[in-house]
Amino acid sequence: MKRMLILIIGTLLLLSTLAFLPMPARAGNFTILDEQFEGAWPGTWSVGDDDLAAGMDYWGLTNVREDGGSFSVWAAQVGTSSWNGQPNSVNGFQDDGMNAYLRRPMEDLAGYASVTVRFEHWLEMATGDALSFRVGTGGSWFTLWSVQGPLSRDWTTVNLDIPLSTDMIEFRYVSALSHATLLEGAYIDGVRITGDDETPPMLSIMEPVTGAWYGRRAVTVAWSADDLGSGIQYTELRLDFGSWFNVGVATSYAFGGLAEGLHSVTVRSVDRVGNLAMRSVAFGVDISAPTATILNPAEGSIVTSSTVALEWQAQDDVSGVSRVEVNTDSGAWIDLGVVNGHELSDLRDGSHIVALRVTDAAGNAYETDVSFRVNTNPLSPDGPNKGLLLYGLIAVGLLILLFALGWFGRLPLWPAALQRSAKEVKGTQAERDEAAQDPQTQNPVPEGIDDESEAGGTRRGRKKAS
Ligand SMILES: [Ca+2]
Ligand SMILES: [Ca+2]
Ligand SMILES: [Ca+2]
Repeated sequence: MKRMLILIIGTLLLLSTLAFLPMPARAGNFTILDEQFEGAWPGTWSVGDDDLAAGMDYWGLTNVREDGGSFSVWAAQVGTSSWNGQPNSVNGFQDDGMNAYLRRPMEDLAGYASVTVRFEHWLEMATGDALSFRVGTGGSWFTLWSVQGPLSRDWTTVNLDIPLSTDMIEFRYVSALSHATLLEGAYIDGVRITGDDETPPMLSIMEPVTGAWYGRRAVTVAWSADDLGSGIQYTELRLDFGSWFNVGVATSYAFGGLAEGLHSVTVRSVDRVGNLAMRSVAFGVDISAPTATILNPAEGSIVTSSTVALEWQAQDDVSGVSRVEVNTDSGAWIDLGVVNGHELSDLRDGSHIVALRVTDAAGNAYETDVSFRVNTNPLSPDGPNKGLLLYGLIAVGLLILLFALGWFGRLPLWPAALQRSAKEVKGTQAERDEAAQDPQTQNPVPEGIDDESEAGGTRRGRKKAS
């Protein structure tokens, strides 16, 4: 539920962030190379002569002619004249049979919509002389532009679109094997390569993931930002819609002292022409453990069944309860998910401790336990029958004992009349027998009257046999 909530909040954050986002900056031209030949030479350039017919003659820095600043490069600056044996730079003229290159590698242009090269040249050439601009891709060369003599021209600008697959650029000056006149050849200055970058950086937040809960106040946000075109210029961050702050080209930032609850961090990376990418992440901080109370069984209670319905109440106000585990008598923890009850079965008679561990979404855990005793003995006063069976058996036993004692006369339990009656029946018979022997006691009994008439009742007599 809480996770759902944070996801929704995260989405809203992102949408609201986008709503306030200025329109992506317009695509802009990024200057990939600006070579005025006023700094270190040769720098990233390499120079040489592919035609050794008239010795090595190639490009070098000169201050004879320039188009801005003090220097330019001249195709014959380095080398010796085949005409008089003097250095070309002393003569001030090109040599015959030159095939001089001036080349440098190009950075990856794949991220640009288009790339343009612009350069200035100063030319004084005869038939057979040529200046060209070439592009290389994986070692293969393609001539993009070329101009041939005879030609004399002051500083002139050339603009060319170059393929995005270009990995090398090259100026090449070829001179005829012989010249009728002394000519200067070619100068180059102001080489500028610009890329049209219309693509915002590729930005993704690696950490945290939206919906994550942290059990600490320090959270590091990490992202990756890449731009195939002009490159990342800087990245800015803001926490909970606060102020933006610039972290340069860093790709992580550690926030500390975060309050409990939900937070958002927005990251925006800007490339060198102002294209902007922005991502947000919503996460939570929860450093408080949940609370839990075991409702059943009661602490110290006696349970008269081997099956016990364990019931509890668990709560976490910040990130929510994410897991409840239970263990019986220090056994293995059993993950129950998020529930409020669990049936413990097959509990043996005796004391038990059942522990409950409640964990919130940030990993904070709370443990509580309950001790109780199981008694399923049917005879036990604590047992399921509350001792009634035992008491009943005792009562029956006592009754049997009393009956026996009474019957054998050890206890005056039987009604006196019942006992007397039994005695009298015996006595009368004895007396009768005695009387039959003793004539003194032979009282005449009226004819027809039985001697048993003393009982008072009038009975039908029987004739005495005499
Ligand atoms: Ca210059
Ligand atoms: Ca870009
Ligand atoms: Ca919590």
